Amino acid sequence: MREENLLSRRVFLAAAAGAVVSIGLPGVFATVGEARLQELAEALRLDGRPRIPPGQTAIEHIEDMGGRPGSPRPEDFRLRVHGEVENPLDLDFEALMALEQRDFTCDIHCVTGWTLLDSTWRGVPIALLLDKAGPAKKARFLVIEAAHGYTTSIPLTEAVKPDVFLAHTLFGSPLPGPNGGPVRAVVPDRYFYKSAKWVQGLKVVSTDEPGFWETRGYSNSADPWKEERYSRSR
Ligand SMILES: Nc1nc2c(c(=O)[nH]1)N[C@H]1C(S)=C(S)[C@@H](COP(=O)(O)O)O[C@H]1N2
Ligand SMILES: [Mo]
Repeated sequence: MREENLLSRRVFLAAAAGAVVSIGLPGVFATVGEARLQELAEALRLDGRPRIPPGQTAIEHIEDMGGRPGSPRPEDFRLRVHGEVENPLDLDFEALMALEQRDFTCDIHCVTGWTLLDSTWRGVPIALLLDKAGPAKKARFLVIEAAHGYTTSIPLTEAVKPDVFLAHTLFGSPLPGPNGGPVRAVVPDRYFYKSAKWVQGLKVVSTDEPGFWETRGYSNSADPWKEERYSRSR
């Protein structure tokens, strides 16, 4: 993908966004080479969907898309699993690290148009935390709570998928502060605004609470393969 194409796509996205507040400040991304991109464009996932969702361009490195940062220090980390659960949890960084750790390899898709393939992470499946907390029968959604009131929500059915996790390590190093360190959520099959950085809480609820971007014109379902970028009602 040549840069002109990438830029014209951005102009298109910006136009499509209309009055919506910008979700990030896209710079000029380092895109993967033309030959590799062609190869990737034809690649399919195990579930049969294309590796690169429609309207996305593969880039070389994760971008720092901003947001109001929380403390990057593990000593300051605190995670509450609460709401409609039988056993609320309150974990510090050490307690999180004492849980079963897993490695994840996934692709991430930012609504501004970039896709990072084969990112490698380490952390704890959200399913494991929810299993410990025991959601009530009527529980249906998970609100992921981050520093300074940033929130995002996903259906519980999505949250318990084995590839949805809290990450503290990216590409073998501690997750950098700008990318949400010490701990962020990663929800690979939704646009990246569902992957809250600087996570502080997992709140289980029976009625959905659309989050920061979801109440500012962005899609609540956020499925990259359906190009659910913006909400219809705006
Ligand atoms: N707490 C918090 N999490 C956040 C955001 C934010 O502003 N605050 N921005 C979201 C958006 S729009 C994107 S694209 C990704 C960007 O993550 P990155 O900066 O690691 O690329 O984080 C998401 N998580
Ligand atoms: Mo984003």
